[in-house]
This record gives sequence, structure tokens and C-alpha cells, in this order.
Amino acid sequence: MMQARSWLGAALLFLALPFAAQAQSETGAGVPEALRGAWFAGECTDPEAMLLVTARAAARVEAEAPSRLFRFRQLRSAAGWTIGTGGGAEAPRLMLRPGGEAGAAGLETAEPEAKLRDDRLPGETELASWRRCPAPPVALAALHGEGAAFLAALEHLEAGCGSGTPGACAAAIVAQADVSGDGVLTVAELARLLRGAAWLAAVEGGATQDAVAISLGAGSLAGILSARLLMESLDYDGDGRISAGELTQDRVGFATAPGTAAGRPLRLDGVAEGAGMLRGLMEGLANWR
Ligand SMILES: [Ca+2]
Repeated sequence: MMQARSWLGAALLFLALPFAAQAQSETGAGVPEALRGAWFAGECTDPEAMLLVTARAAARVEAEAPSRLFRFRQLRSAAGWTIGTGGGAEAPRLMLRPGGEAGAAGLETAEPEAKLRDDRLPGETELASWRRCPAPPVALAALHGEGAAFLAALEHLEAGCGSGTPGACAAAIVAQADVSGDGVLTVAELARLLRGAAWLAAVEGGATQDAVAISLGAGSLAGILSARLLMESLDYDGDGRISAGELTQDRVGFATAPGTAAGRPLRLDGVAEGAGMLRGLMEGLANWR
């Protein structure tokens, strides 16, 4: 039950130190689109690992080994590689390029050690091969689908919340979380958002695939409870739905964030449990500097 108590508290913790721009053939467009999406290692019927790549992030989940989350603060290209560098003291790097065992349609990656100099990449670093699978195993899709969606949605949130446009942050949250497309959020849609956050927290925390499953199992119930709390706390007109207007209620200063390039990893400090989560997410995104 540790997970049940800790997952929400630990959710949304891929925070980062202030971003220091280093101009060196940086690619502002994110990871090339051809390299994004879900990749698998081993046979498609029973993959050993999965790699989810978005514009500015990658999540590797394995059956036996700890998972790993990269949130790229800097992306550059060199010698055919796209090289993403994460934040924090460790500044982990992930290198990606087309190729590997699956040929031109495949993906090859390297995770160089921290001490390896940028001009010596990839050096002796072991390369990993990934392939596309026409239909990922159902169990994997069930386990990682919402998390993958959340990871991608996060970049849209960051783009909306960093724009400095009044209401853009709340609108981005509603737009990303609104599955039914009616422009307002229900308990189920909030719970899905929280489950996605729980997945990301588990992957970021280095969980194995089994541990991700356990933490999601515990988090599902907590997610529904938290979503109900959120609803009661933010649904001012009591219609059982949360609108962008209700999200921004009493938060006139939230849109004062300076502009930033779309999709940069921003600070998500201040994200609290339960009812404070969405507010905290919004404020953390908006006030990251
Ligand atoms: Ca809806």
C-alpha cells in the first residue's frame, strides 16, 4: 500500500533546474517525427522493452530492468544522431537515429554514461535496436496507453502554459484532458489524467514494468478518489463538470508567465496532492520562472 499513499505525492515530479540555453546546432522542432511513437525491443508478440518517444521526451520501460524517463532540455543533431539532454545534475543523454537490427525502418539508441564527453559520443556505448510493431500486445497497450498519452499531452500543456496568453494554460489542460470533446472535464476524465501522472511518476522513479503495473493498480482507486475531490473542490456551479473558467477562477495572476518556445520542459513545482493537483499543475507551469 506504500504506492497508494505515495504515487500521487510523487506524481509530476520531472522538474527541472532553470533551463540554460546552449546554442549549438540545437533543433527547436523536437525529435524528428519519424523517430517518435512507440518502439519495441525483441519480438512483437512478446517484447522485452518498449520505448515511447515524443517531441521532447522518451520513456523506456522494461520487463526486468528499471525504467527510465528522459525529458529533453536540449536537442541537437550530430553525425546522423539526434542527441537529447535531460535536466538536473545528471543531465542524462539519449541518442537516437534510424537504423539498427530492423534496418531503415528501425531505430537505434544509445544512453552514454555521464562522464563521456559530448565530442566523443557515442564512444563505446552499447547500442540498442528498436522496431515498430503493427499491433502492440494488448497487455502493454493497457498498461502504458494512458501514460503515453499523458507524456505527449504534457508537451501541449507546457506549450499552452508557457505562452503567456490569458487562459491559455487552463484551456490547454481542458483540451488535453477532454476525451469526450464537450469542452468540460468529468470525474472520469480527471481520473484518466491522474492515472497518466501516476504512470509517469512510476517510470520516472525507475520502476520495472511489474512495478508500474502495481503502482497503476493502486493508483487507479486513488485516482478516482482524487478526481472526485478535485471535482468537489473546483466545480463551482455544481454541474458535475469542470470548465476552463472554473480552473482559472480567482487565479488572475496565473497568466503572467513569460513566453517560451513551445514544449520546453518547465518547472512543475508546487504540485500537491488531490484537489490541489490541477491548480498546482497550472500554477507550476505558469510560474516556472
Ligand atoms: Ca469532457
